[in-house]
Amino acid sequence: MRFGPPIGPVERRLLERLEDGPVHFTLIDPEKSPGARAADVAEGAAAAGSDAILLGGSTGITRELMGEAARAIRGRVGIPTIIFPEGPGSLAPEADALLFMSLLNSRDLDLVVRAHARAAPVVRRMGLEAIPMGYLVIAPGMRVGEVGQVDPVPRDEPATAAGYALAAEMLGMRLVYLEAGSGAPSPVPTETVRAVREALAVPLIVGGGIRSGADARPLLEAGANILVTGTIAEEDGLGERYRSVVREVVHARRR
Ligand code: 1GP
Repeated sequence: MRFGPPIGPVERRLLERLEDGPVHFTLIDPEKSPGARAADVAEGAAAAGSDAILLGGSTGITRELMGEAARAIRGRVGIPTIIFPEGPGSLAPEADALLFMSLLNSRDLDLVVRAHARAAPVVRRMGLEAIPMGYLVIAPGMRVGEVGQVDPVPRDEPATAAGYALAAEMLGMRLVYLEAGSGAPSPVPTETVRAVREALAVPLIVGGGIRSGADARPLLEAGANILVTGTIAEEDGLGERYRSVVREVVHARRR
């Protein structure tokens, strides 16, 4: 019998893409942008150069909302649609993949591993590609910090973040996500990104509070491999601020 990590097509494609440099993910909330509206945003995101759609981001996303948005997006754009779940109730087989994530610094064991034990058989039945990911909240953490009962990593403790991230990698997680919280006044500090990048072998995702190309550039220079933008995609209808972030990512790929 042969064993090995069951890497699926979405993760494989992402890893191939990362060989050329950083990539960009657009976060769409299927509650704020349901069905066809999510597909409109996704179409604009793909045209702007974003590499994948993350679906998720608020509380109360049902399987129906998730499924409708994923189906609408898949019918219209070629980039993958990946669920960024708030819990087992928001899973839907219409998506291409799922970030199967442990909220590493939560005090709530459900969010670290117990909900996963309930969700895993459902994920398997749905045939969803699960990409194992360590999700680490850095201060201020915003709403996910509160809802997730998180002890956020202080902004002046890059070594603490690097410890968590390396532990995630050693536990077999194949992505690490540093999250400042959606709408955070400023993104994850560059020193934290740099320390985590230096510690890790797996790709590093950074999100929360990225509002412009000027925000994006130092994060990319510090070694972020994937940048996520949500708020400015929703607020501006993929306007100039959003485009400037995607441009920085594309530009970094050419460097
Ligand atoms: C939230 O990191 C993402 O989970 C995106 O944050 O909404 O601030 O872009 P923003």
